[in-house]
Amino acid sequence: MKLKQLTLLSLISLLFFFWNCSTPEKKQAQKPNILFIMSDDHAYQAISAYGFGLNETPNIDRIAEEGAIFTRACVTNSICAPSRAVMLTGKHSFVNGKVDNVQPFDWNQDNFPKLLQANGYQTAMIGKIHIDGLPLGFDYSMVLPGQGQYYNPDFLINGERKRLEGYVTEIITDSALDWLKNKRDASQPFCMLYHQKAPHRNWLPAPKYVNLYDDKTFDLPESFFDDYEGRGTAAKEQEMEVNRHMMWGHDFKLIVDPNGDSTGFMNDLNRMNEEQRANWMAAYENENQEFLTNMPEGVELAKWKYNRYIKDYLSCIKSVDDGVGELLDYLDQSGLAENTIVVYTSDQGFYLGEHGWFDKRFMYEESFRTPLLVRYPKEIKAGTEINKLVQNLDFAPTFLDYAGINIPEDMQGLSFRELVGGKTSEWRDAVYYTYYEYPSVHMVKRHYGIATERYKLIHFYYDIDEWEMYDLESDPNEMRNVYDDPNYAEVRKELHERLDEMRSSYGDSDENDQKYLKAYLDHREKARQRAANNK
Ligand code: SGN
Ligand code: CA
Repeated sequence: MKLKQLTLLSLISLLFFFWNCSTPEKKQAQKPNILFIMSDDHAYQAISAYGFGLNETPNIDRIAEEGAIFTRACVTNSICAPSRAVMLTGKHSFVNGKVDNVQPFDWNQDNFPKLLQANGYQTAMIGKIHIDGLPLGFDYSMVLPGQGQYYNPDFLINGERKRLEGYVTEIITDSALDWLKNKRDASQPFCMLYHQKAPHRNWLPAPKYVNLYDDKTFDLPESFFDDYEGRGTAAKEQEMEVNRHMMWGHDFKLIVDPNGDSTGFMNDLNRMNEEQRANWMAAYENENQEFLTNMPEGVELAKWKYNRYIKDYLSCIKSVDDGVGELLDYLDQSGLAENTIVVYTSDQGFYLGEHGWFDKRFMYEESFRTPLLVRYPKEIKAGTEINKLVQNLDFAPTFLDYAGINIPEDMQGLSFRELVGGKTSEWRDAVYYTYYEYPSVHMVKRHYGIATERYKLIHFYYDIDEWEMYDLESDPNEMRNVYDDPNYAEVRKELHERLDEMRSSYGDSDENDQKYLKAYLDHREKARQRAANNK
């Protein structure tokens, strides 16, 4: 009996010993992996899970079916590089310093990949980052310089420039898979930023998709011929109308314009190899000739332009969706799916002809909002729908939270882990927005504003001083500015108060606006002088 007790005791201590030894690794292994997928200018209207009926994105939809879809995710500043800086730092543009596409970004400040790295994660950044300088916080980086090219793009691989043959979206996917399969250290948890350039302007589809929508005709969106009567000066003076501001070559892919002049599109074609170019010409040239010979007018011309735009745009998305499918399949096959958080988002939304527009920048819904789908089987119930105002400001704190790392106090976003996990329904009821890049391409005026679940209050400043207010419940398309409507006097007062509070709590001010305006104008002036000297 005594001996038996002794053996039992030693067995227990032995078990305890092994359990103890294995704890650190076990804990390590349990840290979730993060696959953060972002595309560029991908409108939520062009993801079938959002129900607009424009196109099919079965692979992106899968993330929502097996996880969550956010119906009112939004950005803090609807433009590329600033959005990425916010995503990395968890801080508003006026705090991280990258307020527009031209101001420098300081890579020495904290970002969430650096913090993951310091806590045992392996990190990689593959695709478009659009921020100059070697990306810091990554064990491996393979990024496009600037905007990058669709065909045979150059990459900076850990800082070294190399041109790769092929189509950008497919190359980025192949490289992401290669890193997951062959380059990473499988004993560590990983965080990979897999960030596509597509569907950014000028929308060159992959060789295999140049004919994807040949048999389809898309109807114009209902607000395509908006006359902006119910809006302010900013909406009237923008330069982002499909009908008026798109270019014959760059956007519509004509080699010669209707006057017979060369458009410059040959530059795009010259980057392709012979096979790619022959494939392209076979797909586009007959239709181009037919268009030039029987050129439509008025509404018919608008329809042609819109169709050329939307077909190219959606064809680019087809390759993005394929890539998501390949990554999800790999997670399944490798047994990683269960322990990997998958996020799909875009750097902001985009106009697909609503109000007659393309591009983004405005705090109006289509560009203010961004798609967001998240899957993490361990915590998120399949088919979850979140209608709260989540912002790209929240990515950094959310990822740190999932990884069990303290969220630095100076990060301004909130972790949405508990919200999406169904542990709480408490959330912020208003968000703050800023936009700075003016005067610039598309001429969207400087503005800032507040959005609540129902209302928006926006101030356009610099060369105008105008307030706009929208009631999304009675006017979801934001066609009628109610700022001066006496019925809204009370709401207007409350929104002003909330806006002032938010500006001060986030650390924003008129002085900030002036500081960044001056830096922007100085930058433009220097660029102008450089150009003049080079003449
Ligand atoms: C380029 C595009 C613009 C676009 C900006 C910013 N013109 O200038 O249409 O708004 O980028 O986009 S293009 O002639 O180069 O296509 S962003 O996504 O990088 O912010
Ligand atoms: Ca963008």
